Amino acid sequence: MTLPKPHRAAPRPAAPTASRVRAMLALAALAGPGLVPAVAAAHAVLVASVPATGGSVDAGPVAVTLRYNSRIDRGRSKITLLRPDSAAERLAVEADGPADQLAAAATLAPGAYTLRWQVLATDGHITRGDIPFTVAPPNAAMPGAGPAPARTAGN
Ligand SMILES: [Cu+2]
Repeated sequence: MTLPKPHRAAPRPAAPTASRVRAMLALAALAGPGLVPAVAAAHAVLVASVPATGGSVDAGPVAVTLRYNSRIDRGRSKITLLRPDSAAERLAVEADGPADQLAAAATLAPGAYTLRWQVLATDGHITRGDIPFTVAPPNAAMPGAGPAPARTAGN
């Protein structure tokens, strides 16, 4: 008569216990939605602007347009203009327009400015950034440049 061999439990891979899973979820909740990488892809990213970053526009009325990669909540987004003397002025964001754009208008004198934007994307996340640009005197002429002299070519 043979005795049955003692049953050996197969080694089980360590699985996260329920309490450990709960702890991880609690940590994620504490970190907040802005810090969870899985949802970061939907943040609004600036894809184009007028004035362009580092660009130059003529003095006078300037139409500001910021375009993003996703729809934004215009009512909870803002554009602040930093003037050459560092004074900050919040620009009125136009109510109408494409859902992925912010638009505003300002009349600007020559100098160095920065547009400081903050937008709320439709996923509930806020992004912000700066766009430095220059306002040049209207019809600014390069030194020595004038109307091109008439030339006779090919003779
Ligand atoms: Cu997001």
